[in-house]
Amino acid sequence: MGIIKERFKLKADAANAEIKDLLKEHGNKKIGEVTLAQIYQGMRGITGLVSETSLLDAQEGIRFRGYSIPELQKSLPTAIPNGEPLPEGLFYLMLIGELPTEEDVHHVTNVWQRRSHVPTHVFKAIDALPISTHPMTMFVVGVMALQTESDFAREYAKGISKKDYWNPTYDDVMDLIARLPRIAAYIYRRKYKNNEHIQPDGLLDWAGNLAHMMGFEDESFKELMRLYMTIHADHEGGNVSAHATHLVGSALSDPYLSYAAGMNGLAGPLHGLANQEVIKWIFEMQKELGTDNPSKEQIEDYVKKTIAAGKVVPGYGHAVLRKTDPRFTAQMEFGKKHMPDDKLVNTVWKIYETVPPILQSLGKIKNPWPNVDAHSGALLVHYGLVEYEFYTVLFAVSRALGVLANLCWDRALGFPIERPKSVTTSAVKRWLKGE
Ligand code: FAM
Repeated sequence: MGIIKERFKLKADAANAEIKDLLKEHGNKKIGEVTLAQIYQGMRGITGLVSETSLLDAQEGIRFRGYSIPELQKSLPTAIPNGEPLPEGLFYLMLIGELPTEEDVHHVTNVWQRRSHVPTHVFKAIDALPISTHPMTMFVVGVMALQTESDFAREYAKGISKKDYWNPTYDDVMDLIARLPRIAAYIYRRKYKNNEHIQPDGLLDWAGNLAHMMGFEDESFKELMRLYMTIHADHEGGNVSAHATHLVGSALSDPYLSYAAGMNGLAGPLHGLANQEVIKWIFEMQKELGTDNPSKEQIEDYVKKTIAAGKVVPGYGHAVLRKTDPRFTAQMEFGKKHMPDDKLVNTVWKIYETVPPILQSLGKIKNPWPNVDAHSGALLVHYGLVEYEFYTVLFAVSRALGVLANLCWDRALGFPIERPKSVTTSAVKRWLKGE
């Protein structure tokens, strides 16, 4: 057994015993109440899931196993001195629950390099789609084609004990994460770069290799990818992509099927697709105003126009967060360090100064502050990654780290099939009448 797998098993055994005791003693305690409004309004605020990898605080933002993004930027191993964290380290932290050493991180990099081979039929499945297909559709088709490789599906068909589900799940998770950069880069080069592909570099880390295979050799772009892959990885368990992956996995669908389900959710404009929507919205604003350097007054008018047209301002608002997303702030700091004079990046900062008071004045929005998607596109455009329809694929590669570490835990903790109760409005009316 590999060393990380062994450590995971030890941690999972300990957690299983702890949870068993916890439930024995406190299993009947109430953790919350549910109002009628909540079941009609997206179950917002209902505590109904366990997700070990990260926890979202409405004011502070995300913490991965207790560590905030600035703390991780200080404590996770990096590829270059004082560089951005290596996402391999974050995956280790989410999976094992402890900060990794440099050696642990190198080990993860090596394991993923060894497991990164993508079979030819996956590329053929992607090639069968028209070139106009959205990159997220190509991506999910690629992941589904890769499902032929699932150890979990094979072992389950043979007849595996419940106690061992975690084992092939773990192997599928490591294989799948290892292969995603190749699939993502293949889609990028096929759709936007004349189908001219770049072979992986066996000496590079996971995110650095993604940048390389996409055709970006600038070291600061590689750093951006390391930061990007770290900050987009997980946002506790109830967001659409994490929840969908977990839900589908609860039916014992293998990690390929479960992750693909989650990524179909990430492809929605209110979730991960918001990153392409932000840049599209800024480009449209620039076109309409006839300038690539709009003033705050011009931005204000454009925002009001967007709202008056019954549309949302992409990149702003959040179902749980109530402050500026620390993932936005981390990207802002990257921008200040690497491209302080970039016009588009400066426009994003001007939008940040303009939008919150306008949204606040509407009186109905719970969070007028920017989320992760408000910033990411402008940094990518700076390096020439202008094809914004591709952005959600990058988000998807990163999100694999969180949702798949979680899937390992779901199977190791023996979570059952998920099946909340639903009601009809007639049933609600009968209940209100006391019938
Ligand atoms: N622009 C204009 N109106 C907005 C808004 C925005 N950015 N965000 C929320 N509202 C409206 C919302 O449509 C709702 O209006 P109605 O009552 O008329 O339907 C009202 O404000 C209350 O919404 P809320 O309770 O504050 O937000 P929700 O929890 O329902 O929704 C979001 C949260 C993120 C879906 C919502 O803020 C939104 O649509 N934002 C823009 C899209 C976006 O950036 N999504 C990315 C989220 C990101 F973190 C991610 O998943 N990657």
